[in-house]
Amino acid sequence: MSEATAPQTGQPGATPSGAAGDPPNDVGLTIASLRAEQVLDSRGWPTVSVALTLDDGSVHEASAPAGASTGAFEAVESRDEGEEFSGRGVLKAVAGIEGEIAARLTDRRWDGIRALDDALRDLDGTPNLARLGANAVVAVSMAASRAFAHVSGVALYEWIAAQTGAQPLMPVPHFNVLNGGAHAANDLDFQEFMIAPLGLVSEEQAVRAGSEIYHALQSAVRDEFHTAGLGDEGGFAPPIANPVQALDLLVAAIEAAGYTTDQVKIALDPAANGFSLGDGNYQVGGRRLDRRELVDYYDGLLGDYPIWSIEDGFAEDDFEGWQLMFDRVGSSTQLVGDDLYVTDAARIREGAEKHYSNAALIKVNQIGTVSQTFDAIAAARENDMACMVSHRSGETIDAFIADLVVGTGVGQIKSGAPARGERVAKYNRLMSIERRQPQLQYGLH
Ligand code: 2PG
Ligand code: MG
Repeated sequence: MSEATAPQTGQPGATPSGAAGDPPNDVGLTIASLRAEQVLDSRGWPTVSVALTLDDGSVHEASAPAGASTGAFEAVESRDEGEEFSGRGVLKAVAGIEGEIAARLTDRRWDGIRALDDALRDLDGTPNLARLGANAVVAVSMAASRAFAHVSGVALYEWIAAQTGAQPLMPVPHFNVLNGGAHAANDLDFQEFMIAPLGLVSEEQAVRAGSEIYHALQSAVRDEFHTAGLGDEGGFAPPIANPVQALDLLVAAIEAAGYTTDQVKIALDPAANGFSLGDGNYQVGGRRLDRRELVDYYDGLLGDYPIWSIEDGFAEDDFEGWQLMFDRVGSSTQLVGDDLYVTDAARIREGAEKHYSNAALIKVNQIGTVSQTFDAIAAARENDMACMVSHRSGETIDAFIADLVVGTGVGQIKSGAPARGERVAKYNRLMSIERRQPQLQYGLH
């Protein structure tokens, strides 16, 4: 059974193996077999699912998510490029897992996830996992993490906390309720309009607020646009083009649902690669803006709306744009690098040094392994940067990132709308952890 459908590997609510700050206490394991399958993700495209069996007979599953607005520096997926599924099949990745990867990993003792991840990376032999595929490697690394939690006798998030020396924390969910960009068929240039219940006190309350606001927004969108069609992340995708229209809809929905904009803030992921014209120029709402005008544009939105966080406001190669924005609003607004950093510790360190942003998005499949994801979070924290753990626009019901965000204690997650199975799997897992561990604090810190 996978964690997405079963309570947990290890005992639910088991005593944590160590308080925050204790050294990791890995217990070794031996993998008896590794199976993989081609399954479908939430967009209906193939993805990789793994079942790892230990010598004690326990089975640990995981599946790979997939992005649509991918950064140029991300680890690379393996796609078959054949006739089937418009070239998007993953049978080569599956064969690699059951062949080379299984031969390397099975029937020997592994003392920790890092050694296992390093072995996967060495076996691949490329800097961006292009040979075996990041989709193959990440699924194996996630399943192996669950196996380590199992042999340690703790829940996955507790194992992650022990690995990272973090204090577990219930995160502020960022619900993407209006979709544009690469995730929707409308003309909205900005990709994600999220609501973030920063001013509430528990995951349960935050999820309730997300659901109530989502449904208030649904009524407004239905009334005004006679559609409740959705984008890839479960948010509505009405035929609007101007970000201001989307923000007005959001503020009205927050208030219609009975919340204040002190309790529930807005976060944006414009995903500026998608509307970059190159050379620091952008196309927003039918207007051409240079990087300075785009900073002014964001600053204007920050003045007019309760926006607390902006992700990928500039293209992944427009370092000057990032610096201008950081200088202007970085002391009062969270600025998150996604395509800019691709969950890479070295890129995050560089961003901190050069003042590109004050936060990093964290996606396991962007870098390809769980231990390197821990490294990215450590690099951010060493530099006083915040982290937001993230899903991909193509997902499965695997809820690994819910445990990741609790166990690393970074305090923020985005997993799409509070609707659709692959999105709510994560929010439901968060509420389930909170119910079992009511002493865990909710919030950014
Ligand atoms: C993003 C992500 C997730 P994708 O840009 O932050 O929302 O999108 O998975 O398509 O890269
Ligand atoms: Mg993004």
